[in-house]
Amino acid sequence: MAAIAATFLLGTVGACGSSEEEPGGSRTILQPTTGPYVSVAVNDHFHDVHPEDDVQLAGDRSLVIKNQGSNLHNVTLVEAHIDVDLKTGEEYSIGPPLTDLLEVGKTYIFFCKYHPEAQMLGQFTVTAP
Ligand SMILES: [Cu+2]
Repeated sequence: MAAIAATFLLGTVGACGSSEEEPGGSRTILQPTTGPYVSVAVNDHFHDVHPEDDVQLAGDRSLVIKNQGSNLHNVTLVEAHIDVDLKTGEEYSIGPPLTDLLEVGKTYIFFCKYHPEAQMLGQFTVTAP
């Protein structure tokens, strides 16, 4: 029993050590290539869906937007008639599958209608599943 407890403690210490890295530093967290693709919305910004990220999502996946900011945000995607408000802590999923509302081969831009001056927008392309 004592040995098991000691092993557990060592494991815990190791986990704490790795969390001492600076949050949001240069570390890249890779998104999975199947299942939901997650964009976290903070105040006036959607992460991981910048136009320069050139996000390509297979049509059988979903795009999940989570509001982790402190303000009310919104997801508007005109072509799909999406206009959804997200309070802090709420999330919204397009799909699965994305092809319920969107077309393969097209690039879409969505935006937060409450923060146009901040250009709070995201872009992604739907690819063949
Ligand atoms: Cu917003």
